[in-house]
Amino acid sequence: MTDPAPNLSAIERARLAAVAEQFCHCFGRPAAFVARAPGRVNLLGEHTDYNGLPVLPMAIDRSILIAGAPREDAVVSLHNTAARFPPRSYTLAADIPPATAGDWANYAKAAGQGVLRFCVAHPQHGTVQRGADLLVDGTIPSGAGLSSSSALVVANALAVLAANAVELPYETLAELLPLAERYVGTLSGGMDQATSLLARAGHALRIDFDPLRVRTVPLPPGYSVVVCHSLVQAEKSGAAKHGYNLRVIECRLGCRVLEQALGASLPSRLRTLGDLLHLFPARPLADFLDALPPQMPDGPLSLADIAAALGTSPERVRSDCQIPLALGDRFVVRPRLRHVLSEAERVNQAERALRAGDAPAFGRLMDASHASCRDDYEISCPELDACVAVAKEAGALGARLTGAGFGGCTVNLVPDDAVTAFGQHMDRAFYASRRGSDKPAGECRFVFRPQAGASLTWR
Ligand code: NG1
Repeated sequence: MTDPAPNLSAIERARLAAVAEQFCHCFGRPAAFVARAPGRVNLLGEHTDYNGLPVLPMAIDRSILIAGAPREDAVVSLHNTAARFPPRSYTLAADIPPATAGDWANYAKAAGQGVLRFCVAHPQHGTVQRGADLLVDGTIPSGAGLSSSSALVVANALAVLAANAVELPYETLAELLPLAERYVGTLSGGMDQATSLLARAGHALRIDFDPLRVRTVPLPPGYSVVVCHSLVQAEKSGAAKHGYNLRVIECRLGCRVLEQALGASLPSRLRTLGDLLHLFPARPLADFLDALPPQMPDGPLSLADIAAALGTSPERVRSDCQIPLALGDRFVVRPRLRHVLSEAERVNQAERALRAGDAPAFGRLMDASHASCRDDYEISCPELDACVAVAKEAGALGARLTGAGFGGCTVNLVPDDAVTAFGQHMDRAFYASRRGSDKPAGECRFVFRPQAGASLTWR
């Protein structure tokens, strides 16, 4: 788990040294290690990960750094270089009581509890019992769809493990941390943690799930990836959590409806939509939409409607799909399946386009993905749509929302020689009328080279 000297940008290297220095001032002793976990931008494959279907992300040059040193007791003492995140502490245990929803300490606790439980269940890896003094420094904007929360979880996990001299393969962490992060109440998939841990410099990653598999995908030479913020915050510890978890549940309902529709041709139950790939390897995913019954319309349905179509009771469906009462009684099924199944096909086509160096084809798939996210998955908002429309005018070959949606960022494919003009057009036609005077352009949009995944540096 030691640093394999990843090709970090000069800025990241300078931050690494600075946070170790600040640790000394904060805790009065030198840091023993610095853990680094990057954020990510997803090129294509939105809301497919928790459905067991592929994604195509890459790591960005913004990250969470944690300088740390072990303690003699089991307390994890957390400080942050940003004053808006006040000091917190917790004691390592198999059941760590959460702080109030939205508190930044919950992501650290999720990681501490997750790695401790893993080591209790797999003692051959060692024991997690020592706490640590930790200083956190982050440059990933939160609520931007760039995975700041998972990077915080990954960096905390690496830091607690380092304090205990426990080494876990990154592939193991990429499987265990998505479940650990559910501590914060989001039913998320595994894309973010896998990207933060396993990304390769200069490449995108194609990630498949169940089981986790990762392969690098080249980017077409002569093109840049530009991230643009819609200036709408999508905090998943707040309002966006409802929208996100509702989509997860609608997909679970979609599995039940498909099971019913496929009847005897289905050899076993669908745990996720991704099971269709394993059960019917020769059949295109889009085919399964035709299997849906006509009483499953595009519009919203109540649980009673869905239960009637399934020939069972609403109570049974609620308990089978583990539907929290807080999610209400309005579920959209057919369009959600249309998005997820077509998006998974788009990931396959996008990987082929990238390997063939066909940037225009890749751009068209990005555009189609945005339309599907907007119309069928309903995770866009007027500001994201406007940001995408202006990006297309500004010369992007492809433009789409990235991450969970409901605000946050867009990802854009732009020819290298058009990047400056693209930025100027975005500033004039999108940001000028919206940006608060306090937000510099670099915070609204940035170009980056894909970075290596997480690292741990001993001091
Ligand atoms: P962001 O946008 O970083 O919150 C979320 C999920 C991913 C994935 C995407 C949508 C978390 C931690 N991450 O990412 O697993 O489902 O949305 O593709 O919830």
